[in-house]
Amino acid sequence: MGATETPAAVRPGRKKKRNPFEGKGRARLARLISEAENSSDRAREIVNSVLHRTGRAHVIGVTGPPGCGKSTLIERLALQLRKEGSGGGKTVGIIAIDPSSASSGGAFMGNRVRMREASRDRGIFIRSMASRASPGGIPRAACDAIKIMDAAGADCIIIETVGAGQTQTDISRTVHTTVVVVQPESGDIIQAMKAGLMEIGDIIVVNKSDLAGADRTATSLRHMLETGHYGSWVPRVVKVTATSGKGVAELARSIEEHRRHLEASGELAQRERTMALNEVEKIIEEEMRKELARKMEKIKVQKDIESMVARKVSSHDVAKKLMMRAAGKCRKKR
Ligand SMILES: Nc1nc2c(ncn2[C@@H]2O[C@H](COP(=O)(O)OP(=O)(O)OP(=O)(O)O)[C@@H](O)[C@H]2O)c(=O)[nH]1
Ligand SMILES: [Mg+2]
Repeated sequence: MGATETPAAVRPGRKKKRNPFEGKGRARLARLISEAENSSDRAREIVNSVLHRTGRAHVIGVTGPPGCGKSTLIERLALQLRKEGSGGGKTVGIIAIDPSSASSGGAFMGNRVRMREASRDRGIFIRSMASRASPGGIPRAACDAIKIMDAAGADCIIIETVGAGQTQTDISRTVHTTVVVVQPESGDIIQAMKAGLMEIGDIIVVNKSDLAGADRTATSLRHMLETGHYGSWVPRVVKVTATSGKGVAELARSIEEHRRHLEASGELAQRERTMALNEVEKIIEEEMRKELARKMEKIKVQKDIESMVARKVSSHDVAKKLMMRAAGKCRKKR
């Protein structure tokens, strides 16, 4: 395919609703996402060419502490969504962000392994992606993948964040609906509160409800939410057992209700603005990081590092000096 050619999966003018993840569309989608991931210039071309076809998909983020059951839950949710909607069920794109491997820079693909059943469904498209150096854990390429899947015709796009346990608020600026997952009586709630997760959750899932303490956990979460200050949408608490699928239909209903609430209240437009700004910031961050790395390669740092090791100068002063040099300010000053 040529550099600027629009993929068939996203070509306008098709009347009949069809599955964008079937046949050649699937391979093309995978290739476009890889190209966008590998090159920001190519990402720009692709996103520009599909932009007029975007804006229809419901983008859902799933976050929570490590091992709380995010991947298992997403698989179940995707399979549930396949049973809903007209014309053969909803089509679902999944972006599973994995921690980057220190040596290869690639993804461990750990999340995808948990989604075997979903990966056999032709109406579900799963993409693993490395978190890379993205400060908030969601790489720029994930935003591009959302656009590409949306343009292809995905009804829902679900993103799994890295279960790092640290602040994961980046996700809420990337999606329409944020689902926060916790386990019963595991200390997850306290952890999640510390990480600011409770504030970003539109829906809180108490997963592993087959384990003891699920009712207590759900009740205390509901009490907590009652005393909080929210707008017109008070976060829902849903008990789920992802392994058996119990509660997943209710979760899908809550997600749909949240979408309808966003539309009816006008909040959707506000979220879209936040998502747009977030996307731009991610691209600028990535470009500036690359530009800085390119400049730093040309700058001789050895002498300054030696001075630091000899305790003659602080890291702050060296950093300041190098940044000035990188920006070309030293020369201008003279
Ligand atoms: N008992 C029980 N176990 C569950 C449930 N859901 C998931 N698990 C188990 O919890 C473990 C972790 O599940 P994952 O889906 O990999 O959790 P995760 O949050 O995606 O994990 P990371 O991506 O590594 O953070 C697995 O052994 C699952 O089988 C559940 O509803 N009940
Ligand atoms: Mg996972």
